[in-house]
Amino acid sequence: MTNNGQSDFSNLKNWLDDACSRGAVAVITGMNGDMDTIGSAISLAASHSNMMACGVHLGRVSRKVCEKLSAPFRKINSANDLPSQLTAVVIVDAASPSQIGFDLPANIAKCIIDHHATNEWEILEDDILIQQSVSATTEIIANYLDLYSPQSLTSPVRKLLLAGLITDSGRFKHAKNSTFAIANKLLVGSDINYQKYVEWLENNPTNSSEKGTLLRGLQKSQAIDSGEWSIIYTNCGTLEGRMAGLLLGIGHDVSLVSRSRDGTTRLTARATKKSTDEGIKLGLIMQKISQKLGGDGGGHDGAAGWSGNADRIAAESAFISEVAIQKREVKNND
Ligand SMILES: [Mn+2]
Repeated sequence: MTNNGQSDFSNLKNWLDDACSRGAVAVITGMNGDMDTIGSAISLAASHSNMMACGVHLGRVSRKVCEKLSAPFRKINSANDLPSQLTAVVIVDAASPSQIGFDLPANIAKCIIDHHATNEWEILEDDILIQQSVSATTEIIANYLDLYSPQSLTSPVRKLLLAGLITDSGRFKHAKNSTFAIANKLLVGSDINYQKYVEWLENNPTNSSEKGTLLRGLQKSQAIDSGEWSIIYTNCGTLEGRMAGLLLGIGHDVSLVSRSRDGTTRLTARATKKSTDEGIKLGLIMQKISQKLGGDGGGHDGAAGWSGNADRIAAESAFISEVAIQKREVKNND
């Protein structure tokens, strides 16, 4: 892979052209249905009429954006709901087969497009992997469309891509220079008013039961020093990502929110930029937990998750002890 990913993209272009010339191609989203995976799938699918964005779930921001833009997305429950005459699948922003929420049909050619640090897909002969360490999968898709299908960059597609970039980069907090370059390309020549768009995108009011859930989560939260790091943690029945973000605002290095329901435990963690700069890699920690306790874990340095059927306390303890063994690499401020 070259640094700018251009040779990646010409391989991707050939692979997609070939697959689309033979029949339908499903562009499959991660089961969390976040704005990055949904925005990536619908935007890529806009580049060919034989591609269709499909997935098991739309997250709340994605649902809002898709409704507003009337963006085409097929909600599916299993492989039976995929388009007929399927020749290939593209999977966007999902780091392992368990993250799409259903079993893929056997022997189908696949293209994996992802930006996660960890990746557990098995790449076979007819498959292709486009993995770039950028802020968002929408960044990869936007660059690809800009090069090979600029006519697909309609106003709704630009908005979908921008929404993915904004949300996955924490409104550009974790952005790289390349993120700004492509965000600028999406904005220039479009009718998007950036300030208004961000305001609308981020205005996601909580209802009174959600406010209650978040408050109880805050009341139950506890802080602990784990090795050289401070962790704040709690459990919460829903909105774990939001809870983890709120907790991080208190000032600890890492926040952890757990949830147990119907025998499944989920961990959601966030780390500050300073902590990731100094050595915290939450995605790897979650992957190690899945090696210890089973289940499925991974993600980014600063935002990651695990789910499995271990007991909640055991999962929290595993996380806390993994953080403890990470040394802090203090860097000079620049
Ligand atoms: Mn992503």
